[in-house]
Amino acid sequence: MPFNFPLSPPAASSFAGPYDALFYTLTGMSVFFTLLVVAGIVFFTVRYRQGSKADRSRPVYEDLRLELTLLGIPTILGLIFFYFGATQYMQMRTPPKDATDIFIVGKQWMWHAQHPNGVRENNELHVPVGRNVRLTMISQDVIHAFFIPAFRTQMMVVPGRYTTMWFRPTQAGEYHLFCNMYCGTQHSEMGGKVVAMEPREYAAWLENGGESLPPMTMAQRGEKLYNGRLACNNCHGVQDNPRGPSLADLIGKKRTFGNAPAQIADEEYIRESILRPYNKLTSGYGQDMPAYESQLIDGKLTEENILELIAYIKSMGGAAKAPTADRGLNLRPLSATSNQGLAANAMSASRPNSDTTPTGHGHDLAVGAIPAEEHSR
Ligand code: HEC
Ligand SMILES: [Cu+2]
Repeated sequence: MPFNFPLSPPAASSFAGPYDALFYTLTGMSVFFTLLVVAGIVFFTVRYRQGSKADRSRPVYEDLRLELTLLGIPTILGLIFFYFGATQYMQMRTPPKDATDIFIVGKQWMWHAQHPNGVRENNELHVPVGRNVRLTMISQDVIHAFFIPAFRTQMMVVPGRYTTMWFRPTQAGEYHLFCNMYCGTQHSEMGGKVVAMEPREYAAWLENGGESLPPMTMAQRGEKLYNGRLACNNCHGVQDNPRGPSLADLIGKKRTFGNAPAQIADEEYIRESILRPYNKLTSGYGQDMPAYESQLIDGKLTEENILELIAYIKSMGGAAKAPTADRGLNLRPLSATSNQGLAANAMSASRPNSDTTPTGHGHDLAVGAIPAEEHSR
């Protein structure tokens, strides 16, 4: 979009597509019929204005065909919209059997969420992308409404009984969470955010007792840049390949160039290779690597990023020594390192947690105590 004028919130759940389609078709149709009526008004006003020479000799008093058309078309259109609206509604009201349960308590003026393993959070809701999530909700005082515009879904949260809603996030990100039912003086502040995370991150987040993920090491940050935004892995793999040389075990290796004297690779050399790759073209390769210096100047890349990349490239040494024969040109060779990262996460997660969050009173709030009828609806 050339200018920032969002007509609707981000579309981040499986409901958003059909919902928006219905909404915009209805809006378009309203505009169409409004214009049609206005055009008719203008046309007849001009044509039959006082003193015009229009033919008024045979006024029409009734016309069955006209009446049937004017009744028929709106009826058919109405039924079509009813059909799509009703099916969409049924879908939104029927949680899939495999849904992950999360429990919500609303109270003046905050939202309180609890995950089945006892992890709790306030005014935030972390959910996995691509998984069905079902919320079972109740209010501790007055009527509230749990509203996530980006998911196109809302449900009343009332005292004395459970209500449910479900959704499947489709895009990682942070989205607004609102109370959408006036519930007292601070109603407008009763909200927060929904954080949709990739399932792996969500699992790690849950394992960590809802604490934010453990800080990443420099090499892990570098790996993320390398395989993610900067996409170095498009060209650099476990082994030299036509797109680029392997960077495994690079530090301390003797490099020979087509256009410069040979040298031993060190940190300074890697930095130069990233920023100004053509100064020293590795033997056998041409000017195919993008020069990243402009990104450094633009601020899209920082010196810190480069240090992280270097840390990652240094950490790749071991990965390259793993048997690679069967992988051939596999350009995602670095799983060994990323597994280490995950293992580290898992370890810190299973470390006994002095914090009270996960178990303790968590389970008292009887996650299993939701009445069965509510499940079978
Ligand atoms: C479009 C493919 C491509 C991309 C993307 C790419 N490179 Fe390169 N890279 C090359 C080629 C080809 C060479 C060898 C020619 C040269 O030295 O410029 C190279 C060389 C290098 C070297 C020197 C290797 C040696 O043999 O001594 C380093 C270090 C390097 N790249 C790091 C990176 C990093 C880090 C990234 C991501 C920020 C990256 N490259 C992105 C193609 C690429
Ligand atoms: Cu409220």
